[in-house]
Amino acid sequence: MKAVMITGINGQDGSILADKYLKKGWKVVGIDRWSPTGIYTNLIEASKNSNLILETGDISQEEYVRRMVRKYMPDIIYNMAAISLVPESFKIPRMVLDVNTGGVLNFLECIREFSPKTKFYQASTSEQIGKSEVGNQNTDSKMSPNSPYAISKLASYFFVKSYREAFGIFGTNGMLWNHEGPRRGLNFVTRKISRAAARISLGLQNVLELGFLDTYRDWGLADEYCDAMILMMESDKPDDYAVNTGETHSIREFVNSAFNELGTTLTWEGIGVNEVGKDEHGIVKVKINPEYYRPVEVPYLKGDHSKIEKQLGWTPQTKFEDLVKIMVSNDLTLAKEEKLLQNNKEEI
Ligand code: G4F
Repeated sequence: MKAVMITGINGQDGSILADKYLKKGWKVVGIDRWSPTGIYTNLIEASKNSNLILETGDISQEEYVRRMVRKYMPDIIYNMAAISLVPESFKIPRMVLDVNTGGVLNFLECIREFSPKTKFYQASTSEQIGKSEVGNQNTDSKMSPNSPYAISKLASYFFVKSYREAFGIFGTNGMLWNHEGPRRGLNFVTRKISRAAARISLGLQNVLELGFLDTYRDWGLADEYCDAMILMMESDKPDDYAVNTGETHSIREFVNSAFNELGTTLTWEGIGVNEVGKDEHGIVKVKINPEYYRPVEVPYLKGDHSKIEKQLGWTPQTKFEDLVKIMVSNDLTLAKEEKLLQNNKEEI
């Protein structure tokens, strides 16, 4: 039986990959951080499959990684584990470097030393681009990482390239632009917006507080981006690929579209920290909280995916408006369940 190891398996991408490999009939070894509740929310369905093995640990610990790779000798490793919330990375830069870069090095060393047939996928990111005002960004673009997160990811990107060239290992970087969906963590901006818009529409929340609204992101659907990752690992040759939609939209556009989906047209008033978004009755639904401002921003992301399209035949199917629809509809269902539970509690 073929075996795939997925670090960060309870995250959005890790759990989608797990579902896809279980469906293919592979053994899936998942590594994730220890959870005090023991509940892995994105793996509830996958956990019913006996081909899923869950291991708990920290990939920054060299000895732990060696033990895991020796124990399973996987055909493929997807390294999805990372401290991935950009603003958090400014608070714990050393830990970010240990996990996001040190963890990668730990795996590469194992492959080099005793598991040379294992293919390695590294989750690289468009954050590596940093400050840029031009589109058509890809793996050849100038990289100016401006957060501890982006710096740690760029270092890993070059470690993978270096081990590929120096030791001939199968190491591939999938440089992905923002990708979202129902399993996205609640702290990332798209999910924060879709969830708040749904809860506000049912009276479960009054207002959505956000930071800077005028940065631009190239957002795609995570499920399709996981298909791109699989294509990269099914390819005969390791390489580096950019995965994106080639479209860009501001955070403000995402907010407007999410509220529109639920029948509310927002009107914006004020500037800077005093800006608010009001509904048709003049009630404030969105406001700015400077706590969500970042020390520095990545202002503009708009990618070019022509290489992966040409070499591996991958193209994005879901564009911005459909992505917003998918996310709002999922969060509306969850908000309705929450409301029902609340009503039941009140009745008791
Ligand atoms: O959703 P975000 O937190 O994503 P960000 O920083 O672009 O990073 C994500 O995508 C990367 C790929 O490019 C990944 F590598 C990374 O791990 C992560 O998945 O923020 C998007 C934008 C930022 O400009 C931010 O300043 O939204 C802005 N924003 C405005 N208000 C906010 C908020 N972001 C968050 N998280 N929360 C807010 O309240």
